[in-house]
This record gives sequence, structure tokens and C-alpha cells, in this order.
Amino acid sequence: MTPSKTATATPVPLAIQNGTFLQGVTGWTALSARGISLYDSINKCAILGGVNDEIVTLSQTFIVPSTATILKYKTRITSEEADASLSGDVFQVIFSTSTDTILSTVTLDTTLQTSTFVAKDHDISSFRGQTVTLTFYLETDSTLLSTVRIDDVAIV
Ligand SMILES: [Ca+2]
Repeated sequence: MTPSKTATATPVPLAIQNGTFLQGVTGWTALSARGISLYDSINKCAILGGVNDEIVTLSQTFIVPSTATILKYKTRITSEEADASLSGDVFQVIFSTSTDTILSTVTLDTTLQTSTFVAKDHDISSFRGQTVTLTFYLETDSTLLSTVRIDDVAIV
């Protein structure tokens, strides 16, 4: 079967755009159940949470370059949750193609707090050449605030 010619859609970018958040959340799809901005203009990074009963997704769709190996990003967590077993504040990093691959799941509590950003990385070499959606997901429960700041997202 010969594929029919289709109208040119907005091209999917190669690799991540504005991973440093120097242009706010331009290039990202930022959704907050509470309708809150996901941009921290003081620290020039993304900010997820900081309110209770929230569900947020910060996502971007791109083509993983053919030489890509690692997804890198930095996070800085704050949390009032003293007991991880009681915390309903959950942060996930998800790579989606036709299915979702959860690269990381973290239940937030005070032990994860840091005063500076901490570098994380995940091997994404199996996604080379594929169109993927990277999603940073945070849900918070009804009490004890948690926040995840994200910066310097890159595919290398
Ligand atoms: Ca909480």
C-alpha cells in the first residue's frame, strides 16, 4: 500500500528544547490540576508541587538522536513528609512511546531534601531514533507540602 501524502504537521524536534528553562516553560507542556504555573522565575527552573492535592505533568515530545545514550536532569526536593510510609507525594519520570516506561518513581519525604540541585541520569539508548514523550509527573496528597524543582534537562 502506497502511503498517501499528508499535510505537513509541526515537525517533532530532535532532542529536548529549552531544557535549561531559561525561556520559562517554552517548548514544554505544563499542566497543573490546581492551575498553577510550573515556572520558578527566581531560580529559572521548573517547579512542581508546593501545594497539596495537586497533580502536575511537565512534558515534551522529541526524537531521541541516533547517538543518544543518557537522559540527564537535576532535581531539588523539599518535603514536609516526615514518614515516607504515610506520604502520598510521588514524583515520577516517564518515557512514553506507544507504552510508558517509568524511569524513576520516588515517594517524597524529608530524607530526600537537598539544598542544591542533584544530578540524575537514565540510560535511554534503547529509544534511539524513536519519537518519545518525556514526562515529569508529581502528585501530592492533602497534607504536608512537597516540591520538586527540575533543571538542566538534556539528552546526551
Ligand atoms: Ca504531602
